[in-house]
Amino acid sequence: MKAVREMEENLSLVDAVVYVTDSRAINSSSNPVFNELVGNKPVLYIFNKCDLVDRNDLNRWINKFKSEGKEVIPLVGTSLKADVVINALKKACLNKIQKFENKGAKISIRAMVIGIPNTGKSTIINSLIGKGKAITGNRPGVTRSQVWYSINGVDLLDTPGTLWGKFTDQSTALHLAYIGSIKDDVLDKQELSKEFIKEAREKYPELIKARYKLDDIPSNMDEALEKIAKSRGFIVKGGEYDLERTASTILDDFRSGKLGKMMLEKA
Ligand SMILES: Nc1nc2c(ncn2[C@@H]2O[C@H](COP(=O)(O)OP(=O)(O)OP(=O)(O)O)[C@@H](O)[C@H]2O)c(=O)[nH]1
Ligand SMILES: [Mg+2]
Repeated sequence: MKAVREMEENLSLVDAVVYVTDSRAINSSSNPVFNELVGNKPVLYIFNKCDLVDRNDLNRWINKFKSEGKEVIPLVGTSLKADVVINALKKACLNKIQKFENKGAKISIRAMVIGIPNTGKSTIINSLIGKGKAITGNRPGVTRSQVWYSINGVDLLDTPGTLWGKFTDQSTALHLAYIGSIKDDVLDKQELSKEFIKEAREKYPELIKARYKLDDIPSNMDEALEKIAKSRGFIVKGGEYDLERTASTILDDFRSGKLGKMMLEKA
C-alpha cells in the first residue's frame, strides 16, 4: 500500500510519532500495522474527540495506557492547548534536544502524525499551528499526501489516514464504519444503521430513546428503524418510510455527537 510505504520511508526521518486514535473506539482505531512500523521511536498517543465520550470511561483507558508505560493525552482536536502536545513531544525527545544544546546548537524535532482515516490528525495540526492550513472533513481520505508543518521548534508531518487490509472481527469493521473511518459508499447504510442501533440499544438505550422520542426500542431492527423514521417524520410519497434518510440521520447523529457521549469500546 502506497500510504504505508511512504510512512515507512519517512519514519527514518522523524524523532517521534504522534498516534491519533478516536476515543469512541480506541481498540479499533489502533492499526496493528502501525505498532510494527513504529518500532522503537517514542510514541505520543492521542485519544482524540474526547468530547464525544464520558470522561470516567476515558480515564480507564488513560490509566490502562499509562500502566503500560505509554505516553497518552486526551484531546479535543478542534480546540486544544498547543503547548500540551508540543511539550509532551519535546519531553519525549529530550535526549536529542539536550545532545544538540550541549554542542551549542538548536534543533527542531520532527514528528510524524499517524492514525486511521478521520481520527482528526489534520484538525489537530491546524489547532497547533493556529490556522486552518491543512484540509479537514468528517469523512475518511481527506488528506491525500504527506505535508510538513512547523510550530515552535517542532516539525510535524501530516499523513493520509491508513487502514490495514483485514479486520480481525466484524465488530472492529462495524465500529470503524460508525466512526466514519470507512468510506460510506462501500457500505449499506441501512444495514449499518441497524447494526448500530442494535449495539446502542444494549449499551446506551436511554440516549437512543431520548434522541428519537421512543418509549422503547424494538428488538427487531427493521421495526426499530421504522419507528425512528416515523418519529422523525421521514416519510416519502405514498406514505412509505424513508429508511435511507433515517439510516443516514442515525449515523450522522452518532458521528457528530448529537446522540450524546457514547464509547463503543470500554477499557
Ligand atoms: N467532536 C470532535 N470532532 C473532531 C475532533 N477532532 C477532529 N474532529 C472532526 O473530525 C473530522 C475529521 O478530521 P480530520 O482532521 O480531517 O481527520 P484526519 O485524521 O486528518 O482524516 P484523514 O485525512 O481522512 O485521514 C472533522 O470533521 C473534524 O472537525 C474532536 O476532538 N472532537
Ligand atoms: Mg487529514
